[in-house]
Amino acid sequence: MIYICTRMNRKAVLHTGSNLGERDSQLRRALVLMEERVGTVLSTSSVYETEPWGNTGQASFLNQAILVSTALSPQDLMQAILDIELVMGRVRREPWGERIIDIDIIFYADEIIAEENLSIPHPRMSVRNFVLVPLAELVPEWRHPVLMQTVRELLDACPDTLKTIPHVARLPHPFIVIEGNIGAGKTTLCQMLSRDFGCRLVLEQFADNPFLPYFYTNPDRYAFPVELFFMTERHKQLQEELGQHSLFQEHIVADYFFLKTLLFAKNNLQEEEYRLFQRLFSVLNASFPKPDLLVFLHRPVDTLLDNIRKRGRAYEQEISGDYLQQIQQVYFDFFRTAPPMPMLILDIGQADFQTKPASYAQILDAIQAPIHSGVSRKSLDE
Ligand code: PH2
Ligand code: MG
Ligand code: MG
Repeated sequence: MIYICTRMNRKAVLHTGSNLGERDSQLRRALVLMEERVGTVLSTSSVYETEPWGNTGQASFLNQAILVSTALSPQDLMQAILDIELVMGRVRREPWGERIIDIDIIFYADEIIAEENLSIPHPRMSVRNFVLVPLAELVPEWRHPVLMQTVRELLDACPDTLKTIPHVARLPHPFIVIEGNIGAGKTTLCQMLSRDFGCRLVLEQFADNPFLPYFYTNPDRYAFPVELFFMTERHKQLQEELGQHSLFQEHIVADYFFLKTLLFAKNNLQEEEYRLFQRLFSVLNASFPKPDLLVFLHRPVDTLLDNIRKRGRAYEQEISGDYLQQIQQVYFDFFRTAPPMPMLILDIGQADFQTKPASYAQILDAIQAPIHSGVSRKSLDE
């Protein structure tokens, strides 16, 4: 009999803090580096804005709790964390001084470690709101192996009075459109952005197109009505959502761009039909504002097919790889010739950003980065 010895993965709770520089993006960078060097980032709490504990003369912190699964021993985990802090440019001046990033181990499974350079659970966690509040969101039932109380109980009993409030970030662009092929994850990403940045969500009402199921089984016969229906529906919705409504008051994230109507029509219609369609389109398109940023989520066709299969909408199961390839092509032709506006092609491969906080963090960084007119392209390092 052969025994294969692998180190077990253990769950650990980490905690990050930053009160210097681009705090949001530094917390995200820490997540990405954890995924690279520590293990799988399973989930995260929201980000909190917290008053400085201890050394009160400094700027307020952003703090976040993170649940990871790691094969590293506690000592190796600590070393990995110190490396991440170093890579990110942390300079240690004074204890509890300002920092670009601080990463602490709060729990490591249910282990109790008291070594010269490493104490787990974190010795001061039970007297700090800035640790307990994010932890209570992430792992409320986790039991402290020494105090034998859950995180929630510790928070209830915590004497700390310093403020810890949810951090509301703003997207840098008032009107963002997330585009992509069928099954790329446009809607999911929009929902996550709207949840995290409190912006208004505009989602395509795809299921309402009565011609769509027919189209996928008989494209030649149903292409024109299907495209016409999409165009009029999208026009009506965008007119209502973007019309008089001021983009000044509220940020908007949409999972489609009116111009996609023309791209799909170009692919799906006969030449004569397309010319007629184009004329109608330009009349309708005239009044719409351009997005401040157009993001194209790009995935390999095989991944799209997988996603389409997984989400299981009956009428989509007929979609072929060839069709998806053609659709991708019309988008890329568009990017090559588009009028100047900020466009970002994001190669996201197979990344499941909905369940992988580190992938989502990279997408957010790309969206938040300063952007110029024309096409830029970035890929996630998976
Ligand atoms: N970290 C400290 C000391 N004080 N205060 C807040 N609000 N957040 C922190 O992350 C923090 C702190 C030492 O690590
Ligand atoms: Mg600390
Ligand atoms: Mg530390």
